[in-house]
Amino acid sequence: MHVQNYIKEQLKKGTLHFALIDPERQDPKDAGRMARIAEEAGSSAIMVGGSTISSPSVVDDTIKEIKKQVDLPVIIFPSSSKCISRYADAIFFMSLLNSRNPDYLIEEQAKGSLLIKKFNIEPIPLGYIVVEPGMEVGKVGEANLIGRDDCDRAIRYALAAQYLGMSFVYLEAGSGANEAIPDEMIRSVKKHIDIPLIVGGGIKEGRTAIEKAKAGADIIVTGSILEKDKNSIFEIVNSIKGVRK
Ligand code: 1GP
Repeated sequence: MHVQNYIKEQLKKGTLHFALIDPERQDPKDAGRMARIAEEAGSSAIMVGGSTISSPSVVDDTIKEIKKQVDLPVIIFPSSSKCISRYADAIFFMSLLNSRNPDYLIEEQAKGSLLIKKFNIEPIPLGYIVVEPGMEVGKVGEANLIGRDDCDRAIRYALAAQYLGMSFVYLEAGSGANEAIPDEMIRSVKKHIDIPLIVGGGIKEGRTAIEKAKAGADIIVTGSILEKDKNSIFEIVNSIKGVRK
């Protein structure tokens, strides 16, 4: 399966939901069960990743189990080159554009590139932009966080991602954030770019998800809620189904 084409086809139907599973937070069997719930709810892909990954084997075991239980594409959402697994269908080949540390801009990508080629994993180029509060990923990724009302700066990074040839822009508020990316920021970024916009961090209920979708998010990512309250995922996916911009 060519995952990027699959996503672009799915996007023609409206806003999509991707479920994010952190392989460090549960054993692989539970990760598989969580992925099955997401698939039943109507998610379009499973992302696997977390801000701190201690070894590639936990990523391998988690993805193997997820692949046993669901047919959805599994996309690695890497925090470093330790997060590469031969069992994934694709990897978001991402740069944390507002990081102060070259490791997250290009060095980890260079470290991982040959392995991605060897394992024949589909790379999906993505510009990752971390907005306040940023949470763990903001700290670990040494991000110069974008202020919540600094739409102008968010637009500049998003457009730079597009001009660098990236296929997606991801606006991230940080996993577990109290507030998700502001609607106004989503609206203004979306107005300026032609590539799909992914929004994640702090989306815990259908009401918020639908607001973000209506503001212009093409793909909504949720992580924590799947760990805490597996039923809310149904509410979130149902609420965004069919939202068109
Ligand atoms: C984090 O955007 C994702 O990378 C998901 O965030 O865990 O808050 O849903 P949550």
